[in-house]
Amino acid sequence: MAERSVPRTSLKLYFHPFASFCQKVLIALYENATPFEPHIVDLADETSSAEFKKIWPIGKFPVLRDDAKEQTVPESSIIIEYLAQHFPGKVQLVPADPELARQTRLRDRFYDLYVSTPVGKIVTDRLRPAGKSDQHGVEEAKALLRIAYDMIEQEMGAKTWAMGGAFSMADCAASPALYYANKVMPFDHAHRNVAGYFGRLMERPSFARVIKEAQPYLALFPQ
Ligand SMILES: N[C@@H](CCC(=O)N[C@@H](CS)C(=O)NCC(=O)O)C(=O)O
Repeated sequence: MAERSVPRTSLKLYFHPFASFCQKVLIALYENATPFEPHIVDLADETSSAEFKKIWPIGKFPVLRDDAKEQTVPESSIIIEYLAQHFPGKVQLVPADPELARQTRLRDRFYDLYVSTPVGKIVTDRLRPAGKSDQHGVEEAKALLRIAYDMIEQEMGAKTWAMGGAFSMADCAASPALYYANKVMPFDHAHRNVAGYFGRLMERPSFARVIKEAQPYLALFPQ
């Protein structure tokens, strides 16, 4: 009797479907249909968290493990660089041209540091115990997010994707960053280009799949 073929892979991804930096890497994997073994980490569960910290003591996900090359690869951008280098596919997530690659990395950093990070500050403040919130820090994060929206508005006037016509690592970073940003500070009439770009990201099959898979966990989002 013929056996059902299971894609063989040396890659394991430690992640949570709801976490934005993990979603960034899932998009990269789905874009190129790169096979991987999913390992969902529940940081709220002592055993799951302790197991994960044996792999990466910093305790932040995503982390990719490549058993064949004996490599443990943390950090979402570094994981995408690793995939682009060792598991290239039809979507070139980091351009071969060094100048275009530098510009891609800049935009990737922009979305991580100036969109995802302030959104994280605003959201995690809602989880602090009563009387322990950091109102000043939250106001600073909101101000930074407003500046980022204005910059994206300028940047995305005539572009389809962050780097122009080709989908890249920068769009992997932008997708979950803008998804959660829109929840904490919805795009308004002054940010039509941001909203338009976000709409295109939401229609991208890789990101649509990521959002669908995150649905069961969306109740975790603190209102
Ligand atoms: N710079 C890291 C950030 C990773 C990160 O902050 N991940 C979050 C989830 S989106 C996390 O692990 N949070 C759990 C914690 O901080 O305890 C990357 O790009 O991978």
